[in-house]
Amino acid sequence: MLLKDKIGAQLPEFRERIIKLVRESGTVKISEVNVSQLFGGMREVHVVVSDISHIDPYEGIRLRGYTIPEVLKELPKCEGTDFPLAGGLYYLLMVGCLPSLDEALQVEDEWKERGQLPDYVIKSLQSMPPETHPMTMLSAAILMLQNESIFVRRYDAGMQKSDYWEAALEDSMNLTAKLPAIAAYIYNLKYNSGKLIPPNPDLDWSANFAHMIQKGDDREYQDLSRLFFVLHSDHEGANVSAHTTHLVASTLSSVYYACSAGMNALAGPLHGLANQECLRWLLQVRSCFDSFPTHEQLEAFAWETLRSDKVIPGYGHAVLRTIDPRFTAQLEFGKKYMPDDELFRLVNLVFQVVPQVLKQYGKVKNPWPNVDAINGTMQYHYGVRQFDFYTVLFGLSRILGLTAHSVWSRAMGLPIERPQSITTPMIEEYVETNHIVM
Ligand code: HAX
Repeated sequence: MLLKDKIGAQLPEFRERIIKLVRESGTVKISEVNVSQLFGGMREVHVVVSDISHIDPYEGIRLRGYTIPEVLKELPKCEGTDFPLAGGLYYLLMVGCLPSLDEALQVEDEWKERGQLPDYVIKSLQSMPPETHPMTMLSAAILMLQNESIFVRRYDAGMQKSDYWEAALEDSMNLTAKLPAIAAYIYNLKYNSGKLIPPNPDLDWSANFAHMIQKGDDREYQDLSRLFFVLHSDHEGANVSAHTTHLVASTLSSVYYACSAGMNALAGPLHGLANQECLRWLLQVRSCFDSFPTHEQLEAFAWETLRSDKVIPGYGHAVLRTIDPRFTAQLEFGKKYMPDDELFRLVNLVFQVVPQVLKQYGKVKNPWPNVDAINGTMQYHYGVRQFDFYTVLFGLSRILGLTAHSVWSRAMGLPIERPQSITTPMIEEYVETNHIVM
């Protein structure tokens, strides 16, 4: 397999670098934690190593060193579209450098060979109550695939530690190959014909998702899928879903267990669920006024949201301190393909108004839009209007990054993660005995 050869070729030198770092600089401090960080979600404490992506607070995400505009420009595309192949993106995340078109297509072909959904997954999804949240269905479907784990089989047969990454890669390829079909089937079961639409072998991973939810003829939606799945693929190694996946996989649970756990984390309203909250908020704005709101009306509405002790969804970020470039990329898409769409115009107006409101509000560290400020609007325009499905789209893309982290964690031989907790009285005593009460 192409990815196995490319990763395998890098490992001897990479492992040497880690051994040297730990041997020669093992006691060098990278990060410290203070009391407010302990009680404040460990913000800015460096606790995870990941080479897959990194967030620069003022520039946004870099996937393997490339900014979002660079990734969109440089990754290979198939004929007739300006948007990259997910196979090329996966190569970039896994291998660490840009692929040729041929290499990107090899990953796509590998996915096609592994994409068949087992019958028991289909039947289990069918048996879930119709009101089940699609994220529950996604997490459950991934969890069920644990049954297929090559890692588990090889581990039970006595696999060497140095080979763990290869088995994790096999599982990752098998899982990611099946994801578009899983997500599309969840969509069809819940909101569409209920049909299991087979993939079109002539289409790429992203466009096939569009095809399987019966939007295959819409070239713009195919392109939006290609864009969306690139933009959401990774956001460094310590965000909640990435860290959850990393933590679970560190016990040598397979990527199925680990990614299912990651999806459960993504399902929370402060993380992946924010995109549905955001669209709901935009629709509330729209229904509150007889015609398109003025700048002043929207400003008043935003203040009303804040005064009722609610957040303005789609704005703010734990790490970013600038406009999320993933927001900007979709804004550009929208300007080209849906400039007159009412909700898209509203997204633009909110973008003009809300940052100023949040600056005046005072306590928000980042008043700028994150990616969720626009995600839902893009989908809504093309008729994917079931809000609770949006996080599934996010998850489908994010697992590309999560599995790349997992493969490299095993390749680096990272151990089980086990930090320590401390009690509040211990902290009080420490602060007091060290005379550092301010
Ligand atoms: N509206 C109102 N208040 C906000 C706010 C917003 N959009 N963003 C932050 N704040 C508030 C926080 O609630 C916090 O208030 P308290 O001190 O009373 O607790 C204060 O401002 C400081 O928060 P912060 O340090 O700026 O932000 P956090 O790191 O604590 O939180 C969040 C980051 C993304 C969770 C936050 O900005 C938020 O809730 N935003 C709205 C929801 C959202 O858009 N989530 C999606 C984020 C992107 C993502 O991860 N997607 O998966």
